[in-house]
Amino acid sequence: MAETVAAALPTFAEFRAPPSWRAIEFLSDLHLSEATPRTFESLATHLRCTSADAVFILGDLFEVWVGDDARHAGFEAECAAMLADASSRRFIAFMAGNRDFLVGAELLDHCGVHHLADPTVLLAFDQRLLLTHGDALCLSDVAYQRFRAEVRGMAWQRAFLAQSLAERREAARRIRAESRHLKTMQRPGEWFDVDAAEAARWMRAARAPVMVHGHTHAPATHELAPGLVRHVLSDWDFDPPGAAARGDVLRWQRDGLARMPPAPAHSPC
Ligand code: LP5
Ligand code: MN
Repeated sequence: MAETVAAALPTFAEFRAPPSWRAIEFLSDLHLSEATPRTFESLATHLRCTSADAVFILGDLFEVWVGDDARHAGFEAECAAMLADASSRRFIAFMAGNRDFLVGAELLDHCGVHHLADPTVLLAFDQRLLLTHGDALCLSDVAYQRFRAEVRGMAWQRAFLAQSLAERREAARRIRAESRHLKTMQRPGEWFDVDAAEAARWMRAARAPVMVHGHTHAPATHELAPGLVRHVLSDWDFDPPGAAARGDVLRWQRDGLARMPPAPAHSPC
């Protein structure tokens, strides 16, 4: 049997939606970067035009985020302005992913975006929905879980953020290259996935029969056990032309969850 890391149950934060909300949307894994301008435009348009009361971004909004001091210039400043505009129209919440775990209170406060702990139980429509990025559930990815434990620690983050922006960007570039290289060593079908038994354990502990997560870029709806359903979001990429473009919005209303495409980019609303 493959090695996995034994994980302690996390603390489940709770967020109670205001009773006035009629529609809440979930999306993740936009991986925004200067190299994907159409994906940026798709998100900007969607956040401007959706009729949802709230949009919850479940991690990997950015391709990489090396610290909130990057928000003052260039592409990061455009992202901050887009988020600030979005939060002036509706409630926007952000949960960190493995690419943007260094997003901090400085950026979120500046943009008016609510921080969500990973995992969080969202209480709305008299139901409980468990939200997570998904990386913490990939237990068979032992090397990644060790890396994650290290970089999520206060000591590592303090030391990393003490470096110059240029040094941090270079470190991020190197770790991305290493991560890409490790992926090329895997055979198709051997990519790391969420551990279904651990996901079910979290859901039972959180008393949440439905989980929503991203990270794996493998959009699907899985029935883990009778009464336990896991919805996996797609990543977003509107930069390749034609049929390869993709980006899921999962919309939650009292009558259930539905997957849909975002509002067409550049639409007037
Ligand atoms: O992101 P994705 O889907 O390609 O792969 C993830 C895991 N990889 C990561 C790393 C990210 O790609 C890049 C993080 C950028 C953060 C920027 C700010 C902080 C910079 C930190 C600089 C040290 O999360 C990948 C998983 C995959 O998901 C599937 O779940 O397998 O995990 C890894 O690739 C991690 C390796 O397994 C272990 C890394 C060992 C460390 C090697 C150090 C190399 C040089 C470091 C230079 C400073
Ligand atoms: Mn991820």
